[in-house]
Amino acid sequence: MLKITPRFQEFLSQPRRICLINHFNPDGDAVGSTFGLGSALQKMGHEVSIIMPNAFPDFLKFLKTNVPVIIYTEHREEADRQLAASEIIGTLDFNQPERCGAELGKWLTGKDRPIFMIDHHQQPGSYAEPMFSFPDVASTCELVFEWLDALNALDNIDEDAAQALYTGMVTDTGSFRFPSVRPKTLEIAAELMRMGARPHQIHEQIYDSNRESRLRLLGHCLNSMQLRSDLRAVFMHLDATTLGSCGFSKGDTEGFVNQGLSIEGIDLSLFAVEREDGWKISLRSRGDLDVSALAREHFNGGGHINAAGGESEGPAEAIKEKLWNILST
Ligand SMILES: [Mn+2]
Repeated sequence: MLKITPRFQEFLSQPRRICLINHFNPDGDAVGSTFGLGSALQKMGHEVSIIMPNAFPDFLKFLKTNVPVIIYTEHREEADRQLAASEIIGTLDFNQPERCGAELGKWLTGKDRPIFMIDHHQQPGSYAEPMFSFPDVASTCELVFEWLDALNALDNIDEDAAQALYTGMVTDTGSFRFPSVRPKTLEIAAELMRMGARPHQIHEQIYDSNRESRLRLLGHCLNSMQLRSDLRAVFMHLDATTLGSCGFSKGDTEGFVNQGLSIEGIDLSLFAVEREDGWKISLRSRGDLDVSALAREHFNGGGHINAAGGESEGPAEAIKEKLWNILST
């Protein structure tokens, strides 16, 4: 399904200076796909750097790559230098230039160098060519594997790259249980294991390395739960005061929204968290219930059919009422 044009193949047949960019607040799939692809491209002889819009969470720090990783918010000049020197930019795991932040996003609208996209979000923007956009595929990491396969370049996936790609597949599929998982997903996972990925270690790193603050926040989050069984929906929230009193650090509330969906008879879960720049919304759903449309229409956001995000005015009570209203009409 994923085809690489002879022209693009030709372009990559000689050493190039390549920058890879992922999205703001990089998650497992964003970090995994840039690390995995970056390492492989480097092995193929290219000069690669990875530009992350901001820092990635601690639980992903076990991932390794020999490619230089530059955090845009911390080393902007160096990042801009690498971008200016690049012959091509690859964007991974996002679909619109603004998803990597306003400043970094400007590099994607300049039209002065080619940009390729590897992504699985719905409604991809038109800034990239070639564009490898497959919204039905569970993770960008899965697509990176197929992309390298289409280039006959799977040999360049070393142990570190296999670990990185496997990690993104685990986090974006909820440990291989979301409906987006295909037979091919598991075939790729098996192949990555043969290439050196260690599933038990990855699971331990991701799921058994909680900070105290995260678990305390989970307690508060679950306590805040409001359930409307008639609407088959759950609302949960954490305000800034609670985050502060529990010693919140970045990434602590990752995945909390999924807890709501684990309740029998619930098809939609909304988790709202108050950050410095306002309330952030996470949405999850089951089946055909399209939360990306809901996020687009009501919460200035977007995402996938069953997993989306956005933002809202507060307070929590108002967000909850807004949700009940949307679902009642
Ligand atoms: Mn993803």
